[in-house]
Amino acid sequence: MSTQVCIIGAGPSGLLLGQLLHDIGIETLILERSSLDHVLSRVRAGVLEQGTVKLLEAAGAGGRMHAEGLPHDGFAITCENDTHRIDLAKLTGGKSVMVYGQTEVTRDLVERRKDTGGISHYEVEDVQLHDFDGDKPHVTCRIDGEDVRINCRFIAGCDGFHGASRRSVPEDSIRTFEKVYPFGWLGILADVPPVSHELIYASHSRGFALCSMRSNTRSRYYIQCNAGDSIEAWSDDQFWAELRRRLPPETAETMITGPSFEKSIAPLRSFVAEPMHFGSLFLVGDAAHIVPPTGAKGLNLAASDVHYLFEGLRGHFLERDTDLLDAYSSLALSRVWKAVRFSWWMTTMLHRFPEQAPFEARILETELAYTLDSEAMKTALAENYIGLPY
Ligand code: FAS
Ligand code: PHB
Repeated sequence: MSTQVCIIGAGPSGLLLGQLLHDIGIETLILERSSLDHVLSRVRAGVLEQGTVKLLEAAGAGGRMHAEGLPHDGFAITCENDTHRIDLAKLTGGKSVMVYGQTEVTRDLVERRKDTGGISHYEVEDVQLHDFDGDKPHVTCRIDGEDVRINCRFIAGCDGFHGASRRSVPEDSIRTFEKVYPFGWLGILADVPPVSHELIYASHSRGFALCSMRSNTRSRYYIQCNAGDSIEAWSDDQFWAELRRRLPPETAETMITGPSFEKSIAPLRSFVAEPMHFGSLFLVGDAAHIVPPTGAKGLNLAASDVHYLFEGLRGHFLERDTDLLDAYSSLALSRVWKAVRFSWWMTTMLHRFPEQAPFEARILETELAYTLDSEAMKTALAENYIGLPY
């Protein structure tokens, strides 16, 4: 078997890259470890930057997003009982974000790939990357129980934090940076109307909370929990009661609750691997970096990586120009680190850290108070939240 670009992973980055390349005639093959049902059962992100919206449109997968997605031009930050609106449109000259779940993004990209004849293999076993620093890059794996070798010109490692791609790079060729936060996010999905038409990021002495949504009838809520917590320790009633405690009374008392149909705990970490390019292998999205979800950057960074890699591969295959491909890692990492900084800043400012020294606690309270009082700080927050330019 052979292809021009072998893509490992059928998450948002693999599917988006595969579609953009397929649509300009560059051959791709996607290898996914999990079943399609499992991939589509993941919940994850909820907020799309304009750059991500434009890429989905370019990939022919923006129709349902525009029909069902919710454009948002602001969000609230609550501090104990006070509510402050961050007016994204005013602070960024009219820009906004799109609230549309990653599950739906993935579903739209899967449909688009099927409609355009792109080849994806699911439940692939034992994916291994070979000779990506030599002249015969290839991937071996097992498809439907058969051992397969796929010769290719490039490999796109779109296989997430726990994938095979980053682990295939020799340790002395890669440098990693990591910060693990001493708490997690306990998230639920429930078919109840959102408590507010905009997102609410809540900073409270009991811990952080986030009120988000997937539609006007489906809510997505999170509360900061202990890093070692299990979902069994949290009944729906306990979740709703704790969420309400972390919101201003006038918000909490209007909240409509109901049974959750999804409940999960996500650990929080910041992680970056440098570089993101090794010979014929390119690391994309969560395979190269992880951010705490506070800044809604994870999925959106995967999209900007795809943008840079797509432009590089287009230059290589269609214009015999490798400049952008050679620059992929530096271009992607420049934007990655700015989003890693923003996600760290939002997380540090809005969460409560166990055993935090009193001085640091006061400094973080002051950081939030100053941010909410300063047009300059709110402008900086807004321009990062809607997404820095590619
Ligand atoms: P993904 O992890 O989505 O996809 C990688 C794919 O590769 C998966 O389908 C996996 O099965 C496959 N794979 C792995 N190993 C393989 C192998 N060896 N062979 C073949 N395939 C392999 N981001 C936000 O912006 N907001 C959020 O609220 C948010 N919440 C999150 C909650 C959780 C629990 C997690 C894990 C992430 C969350 N994220 C959030 C980040 C998330 O949205 C990612 O940024 C996004 O999925 C990145 O997309 P990909 O890079 O495609 O990686
Ligand atoms: C979500 O809706 O899942 C969501 C929204 C904003 C975030 C994180 C998660 O910052």
